Amino acid sequence: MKMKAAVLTETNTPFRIETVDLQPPQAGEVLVKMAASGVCHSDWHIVEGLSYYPLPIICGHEGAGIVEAVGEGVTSVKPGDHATLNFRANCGDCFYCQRGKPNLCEVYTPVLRSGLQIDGTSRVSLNGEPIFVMTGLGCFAEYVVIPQEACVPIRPDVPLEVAALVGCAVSTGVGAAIYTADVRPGESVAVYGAGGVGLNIIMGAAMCGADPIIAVDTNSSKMEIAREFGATHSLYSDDTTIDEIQKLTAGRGADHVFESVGLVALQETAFAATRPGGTLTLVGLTPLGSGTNLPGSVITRTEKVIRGSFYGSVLPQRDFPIFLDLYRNGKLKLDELVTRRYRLDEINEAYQDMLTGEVARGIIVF
Ligand code: CXF
Ligand code: ZN
Repeated sequence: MKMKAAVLTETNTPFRIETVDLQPPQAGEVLVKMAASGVCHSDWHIVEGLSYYPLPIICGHEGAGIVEAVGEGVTSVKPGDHATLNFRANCGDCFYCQRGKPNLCEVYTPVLRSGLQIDGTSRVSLNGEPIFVMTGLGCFAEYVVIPQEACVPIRPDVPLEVAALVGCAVSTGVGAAIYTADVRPGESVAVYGAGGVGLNIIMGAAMCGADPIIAVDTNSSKMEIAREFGATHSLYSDDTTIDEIQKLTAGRGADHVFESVGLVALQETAFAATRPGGTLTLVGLTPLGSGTNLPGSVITRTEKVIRGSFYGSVLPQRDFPIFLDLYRNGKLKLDELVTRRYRLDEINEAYQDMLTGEVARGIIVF
């Protein structure tokens, strides 16, 4: 079949809307009609050439839609099911999957980086040439053909825009607070970056009973938004931020600090804002190959813990439905996260708005 997709042909050039060919789902695969795709910074890393994927590629890894058809042997979903897409499909059986870490699945890691499906071929092509897809998905298209492991069925009574956000920002942020960092009631939390992921870390920390929850951002428009999402304090990021965090934490630094932006310098600053014995959780993706200087001399003497958090340590099949139940019960404010909607052919504008930091989350609606 033919469909419209936003294709990135070369780094540092705009997405181009093309009519491409899509093959039907093979054994174990699912055809999903996309309803909504989130505008996330990780797609922009590919545009900038900071995250190495083969080109031409269809980006987009935060999406939701309705299952239209299934290939042979698919048992986990059926046509008509609503689904949130999982950008980190897992085999369920490898060393990491058996140890409850599907976000590190060693079968799918090379597959997802290849931009192809597990059989080493692509389902999408343009003029007979294969088009790669980001993390086995490629949500900036009217349809996707994906492994059934990447298609998580969800309740049908939630807006698919909200369901899309659960596929990246919500899982990455809420999961980082509740699962990776295991924030406890009464612990102090500082979150660097109050964008799509940072606001979700704040909501996760609030659900855990953290207090205070201090949001830090360089964009003054985020100060009030952060408090609406559960921050008890918001700080405009400047030279005095660390002093302010210390004042709010009895001079020690925060029990938990999260870096959600993915900047080397900010990871180093976030380390300084963490109290001795506290935990720094790195959530934002810095460019591959970059080096953050976290001083061993201080880590040893202060017993600070540094943790990476990938996909919020979630189990997508278990947690996507939980997050959507929490949303339905008013515990997660997800409608408020969607600040602007775009058509697929407005995708370049959507990324410009993301870069100015004016929107919490932009969404492409189909
Ligand atoms: C990323 C992680 C690397 C693959 C794409 C998604 N996470 C959040 O944006
Ligand atoms: Zn993302």
